Formats: sequence, structure tokens, C-alpha cells
Amino acid sequence: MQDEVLEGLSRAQKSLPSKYFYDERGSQLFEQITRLEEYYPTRTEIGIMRANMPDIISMIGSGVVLVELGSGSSYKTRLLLDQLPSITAYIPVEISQNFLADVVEQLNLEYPELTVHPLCTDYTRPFELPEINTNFSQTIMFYPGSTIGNFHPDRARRFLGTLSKTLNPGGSMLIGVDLIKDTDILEAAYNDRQGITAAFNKNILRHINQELGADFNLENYRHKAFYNQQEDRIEMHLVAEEKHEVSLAGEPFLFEEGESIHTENSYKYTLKKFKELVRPWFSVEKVWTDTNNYFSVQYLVKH
Ligand code: AVI
Repeated sequence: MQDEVLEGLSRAQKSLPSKYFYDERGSQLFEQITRLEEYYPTRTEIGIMRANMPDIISMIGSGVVLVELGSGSSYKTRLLLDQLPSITAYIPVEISQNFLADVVEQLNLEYPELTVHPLCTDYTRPFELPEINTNFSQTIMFYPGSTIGNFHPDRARRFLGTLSKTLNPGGSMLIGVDLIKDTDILEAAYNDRQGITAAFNKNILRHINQELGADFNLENYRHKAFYNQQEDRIEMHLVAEEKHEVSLAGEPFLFEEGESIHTENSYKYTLKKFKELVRPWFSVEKVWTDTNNYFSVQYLVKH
């Protein structure tokens, strides 16, 4: 973490890896974001899944191993677990050991028949799935929430390539992808009136203070989020309100008034662009969207 943070803060455009939003407080704030009126992705994705469940289920089929990248605690996971006729095993892949242990405990209570094989790892790096000794028809990866949008498209393509190596041909992926839409709607989703997204953004500094002993004063920064039309992405920044210095690992970092730290990108896609992105590894077999075309849930099959 220290190396990555030092490296990011040493760039001409200071930046921080967005994965460091998610300590316990950050995960709670994100959970609150998903329930905000302005933040359309979560409820839209859930709506798409609910409206198309029979179709989704028939694409997935029965007797599969379901691998979920990230949390595994969400309402969306339960939608699938409740509706799929039979699952040979469920594998939640999650980096936080504590979080994963809670998820498994909860799932064991709620779904006593379900075979759960938790995997504690950073799924953005190459990993191997646990061996399943029972026969199963296929492996399906579930990657909801448009988290793929937090990667630069080149990185997203490489990441999907790495993931596809853990699948057999015919293995598949059910993935949520946020779509390009009116700038006002996009910008409102990342500038909510209650300031929860601002608190979530600033939390990265609190997390770095806590983990690395830095001395960021959160009051010195203002949340900024805007849609960059050239890059098809929402950018989140923390803007220094005045000139000041921050010390981290014995190194001073100077901030000019108005200078920003780039904390997150959230890429938005057209269906065509996403199809091109995955083309080296996956065919897009089916796309479900909402009536506004705000969000898509896509079924990809490895060729
Ligand atoms: C997790 N990820 C898909 C969210 C997004 O919309 O890019 C993170 C987020 N950042 C600000 N609000 C939500």
C-alpha cells in the first residue's frame, strides 16, 4: 500500500488507487451510496435482474459452480441463489478475510444446503479456483455493479483475459455494465445532495492516515466529480482548498491551492464498445437493459 500511495502522490497529476476507499468505513459509505436516490446503478441492475430472472436462469442452466467476484453479501447474490434451480457450489472471492468469514457464516445460516467454498484473494490478480470434487456442468462468474468500470479499458481487457483463463470454453460470466447516458444524470449520481459520495471520497485520506501514518487533514479538501466526455468516464478528485504540505513515510508532499488528487475513474460504455472490449475472450450472448437504457446486465461466454 505504501509503495502504491507514494508512487501515486509523486506523479504530476497526483492520484490514489481507488481500491483504498474500501476499509470498513468506506465499505459502509459505499453501501449507503447504493441506496441513494441519485445513484441509479444498483437499483437499476437489481430491477433488470428481477425483470429477466427466468431468462437469466435459463442461460445459466443447472448444476453450475457460481463464482462471485467481490462481496457475496449483496441482495443480487441472493436473487441468484434463491432462483437458480441447483448450484453445485458457490465460491465467493473476496480480499477481506473478516468480511468473507461473515458472508460465509451468514450464507450457511440462510442456505444450509448450499456448498460454499470461500476464496480469500485479490481477484484482480491471477488466481486458481478451489477444486470441486462433485460433477458440475459449467463455471459461471458473477461480477455485478459495473465494478469493471473502475478499471481503465486496457486494464479491464487484460483483467477479463486473466479471468477467462480460469474458465473452460463454454464457461460464462454474468456482468453488470453501466452505460453512457445524459451527463446530468451521470454527474448527479456522483454528487449526491447528502454528501455521502463526498465523505466516501475523503475516506481514502482517512484510511491512508490510519494505515500509513500520513497527516492528511480532510478539511483541506473538497470533493469533485465530473463526466469526462473524451474518455467516457466519471472522474473523482479531491481538490486542495489552499496551499499546504502533507507528510507520509518521512516524505513531504506539497499541494498548491486548487491542485487535485485523482481518486477514481468510473468508465461508462456503449453496448458496442463493451462488446469490442471483451471480444478477444468472450462472446456477448445476451444483454438485458432497463427501459431507459441506463444500465446493462450481460451474459458473456468464453470462446
Ligand atoms: C464500485 N463502483 C462500481 C462504484 C462506481 O460507481 O464506480 C464506486 C463509486 N464511486 C462513487 N460512487 C460509487
